[in-house]
Amino acid sequence: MTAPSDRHITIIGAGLAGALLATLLVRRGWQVDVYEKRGDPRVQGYAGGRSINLALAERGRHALRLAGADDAVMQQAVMMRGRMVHFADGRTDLQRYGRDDSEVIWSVHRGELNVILLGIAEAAGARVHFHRGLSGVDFDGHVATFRDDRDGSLHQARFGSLIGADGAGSALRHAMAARAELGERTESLGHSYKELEIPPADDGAFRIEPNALHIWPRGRYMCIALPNDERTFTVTLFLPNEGDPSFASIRTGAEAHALFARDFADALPLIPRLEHDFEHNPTGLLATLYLDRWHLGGAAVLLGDAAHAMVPFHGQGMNCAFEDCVALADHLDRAPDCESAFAAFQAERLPNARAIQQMALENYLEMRDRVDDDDYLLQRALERLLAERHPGRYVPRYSMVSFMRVPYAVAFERGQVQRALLGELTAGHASLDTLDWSHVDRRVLETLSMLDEAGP
Ligand code: FAD
Ligand code: E1W
Repeated sequence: MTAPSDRHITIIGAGLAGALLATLLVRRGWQVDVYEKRGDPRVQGYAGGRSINLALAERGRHALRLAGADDAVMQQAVMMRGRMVHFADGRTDLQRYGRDDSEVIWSVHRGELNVILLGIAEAAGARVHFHRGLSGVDFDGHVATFRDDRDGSLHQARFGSLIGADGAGSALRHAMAARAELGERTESLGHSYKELEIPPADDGAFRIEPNALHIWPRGRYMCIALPNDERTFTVTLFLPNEGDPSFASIRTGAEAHALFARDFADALPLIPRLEHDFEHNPTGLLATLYLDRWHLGGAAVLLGDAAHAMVPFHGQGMNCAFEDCVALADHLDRAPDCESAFAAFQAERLPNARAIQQMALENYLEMRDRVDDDDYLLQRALERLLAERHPGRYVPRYSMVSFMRVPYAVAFERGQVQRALLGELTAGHASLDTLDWSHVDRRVLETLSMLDEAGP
């Protein structure tokens, strides 16, 4: 057993947040040990059971820049300029996310991203221990126990403070909950997901527009597809757990094929191994995890999915986890001890986590069944014009979340004001031609102050 020193920290989980946080802390003079349940993805290939690719936005990129990882990550990233909506009748519509190519998001491969972050963490001086799954914590004796999945052997390490970056099923959270009431609640969405693959075309090219996030909205369910740099797309089918269609009614590859033939006809020919992928890939559950408390004095703190797992419909879970890492590293630098750093971290981040969790839930409803609704389209059209007429004042919520670093709670609050304003201004109008623009502009100036937070 090794003794912890003054500026030593133990991180549980070398996933996305754990590996990034290790780098940030080592660079600030901390000694860091990271314990990871799985094997080294650089040795045995990445065994991620979940989404193959992720949307990286400005918050995440900012954290990557601070860790010196942005250039390496961007080498393999694919630009997504907007959402390509595939309607039921086969029409498609590319809806830009931002004003120009400076306001885009990026599709990155989860496994490659993890490998890059691990390489940078180790090069900076973090010690990463693989095949070490946290199995128990003695908070009084300050000893953590880890299990090696290969032979079941147990290993112990002394710690001063633990940081839980061990994801939604966090073992550290379970250990903390046995010591103190964390106020834990999990709200299941009642929907799950399955990943499928679109391979490259015969000539090696992308089969559909590469620089977009594709969405097939179908009311109570939908598909999305994100591009990979090897010219494939990862398709994610989101379905309810019960009802028709659902993961209860669609069980076999043949049933999945029939669903696609009926509802996702333009996607069907793109997914040659649909039946195989459907039957062999795991079904992932979707839920929101709420805690009232993220830390146990100065002994342990949670971040990322371990603290606030969210539904994936805003593409912000990783981005938020990375933002957590920067905030925690800053508080650890500034505060006199770990307990006050953890408390300040929670005070800053918990309201923001709640806000993005809520916005992610709302985005699901919007994605599934509003992108082809007339009122909604009129409001979106007005929003575009208001954003042009009032830059820095009327900023679409999607832009505040994805292209800026204003706190999520601010994006949420201003988003509510803006939504009410759009409803008020379009009420009784079937088109924007009948609007009184001097009235519109006056209402914007009355309701919204300039957004003064640091932007991109
Ligand atoms: P994880 O990435 O889950 O890492 C946890 C690590 O801890 C893993 O390496 C795990 O092996 C390890 N671990 C687990 N248990 C133990 C233990 N007992 N001991 C030691 N180690 C342990 N986010 C986005 O920003 N953009 C997206 O487009 C996006 N799309 C998504 C799509 C889907 C379908 C899903 C489900 C999620 C999506 N997310 C997205 C969310 C994103 O995946 C998570 O928010 C992000 O992975 C959280 O990072 P983390 O480091 O907290 O946890
Ligand atoms: C993004 C899994 C995932 C990831 C995402 C997004 C969505 C829908 C999903 C939100 C979005 C990037 N979104 N896209 N278009 N409108 N909203 O922006 O990451 Cl399901």
